[in-house]
Amino acid sequence: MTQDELKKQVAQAALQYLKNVPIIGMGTGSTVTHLINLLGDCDFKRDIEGAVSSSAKTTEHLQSIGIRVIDLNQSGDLDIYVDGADEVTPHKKMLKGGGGALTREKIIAGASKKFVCIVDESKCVDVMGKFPLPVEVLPLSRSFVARQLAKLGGQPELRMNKDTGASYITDNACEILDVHNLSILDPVELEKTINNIPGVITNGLFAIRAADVVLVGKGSEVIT
Ligand code: ABF
Repeated sequence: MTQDELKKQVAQAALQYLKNVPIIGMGTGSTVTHLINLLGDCDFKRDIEGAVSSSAKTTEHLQSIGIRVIDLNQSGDLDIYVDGADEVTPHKKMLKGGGGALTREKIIAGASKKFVCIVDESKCVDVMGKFPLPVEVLPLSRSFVARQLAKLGGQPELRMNKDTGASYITDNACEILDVHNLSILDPVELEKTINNIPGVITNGLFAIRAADVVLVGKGSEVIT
């Protein structure tokens, strides 16, 4: 099976977690895109009263299948949050943010009782860091934060918007530094360290609040 077929397979397996849940939390990325498409064809869709979305892209997609999007201030804590990841360890810790939605993803994950991570098998790693770690920053602090990240052994690169040639701007009007060559042996400590750099909005390590369930598309089967 191709990677995209594996993403669709794991998205199919995640549907069960959305049944009988009035308010859902929905992540961002191509695997979640499959999940929303599949949800659009489910009878139980009409039982979903609303969804809290992690990005403008997900909001638009949810609305296109007739699901009302509400914000976290209205919903309160959530029972379920489903989202993808760029890397995930056997301890359910993740590296996320390749899709640029890490801040809202981390907020909604923190407000959810159960975080279900859906990935194809290519995302499974023992040690995170091969995928560059996204760090969302206030633009005025970009260079200062980059220097601090370099002191941690990383090589930060400003994420660019391929269409405009300017820096990539997040839904929160911030920029992203993608940090290459980090060997993330203690993800919880590194997440805390980067969080403490002034100017950092969010970093893409989801280790303090890891996933509760990880579904992995592996061709013949989906494993948890
Ligand atoms: C999102 O899922 C992002 O955090 C992450 O970058 C993205 C990657 O998953 P996919 O391969 O499904 O696009 O949550």
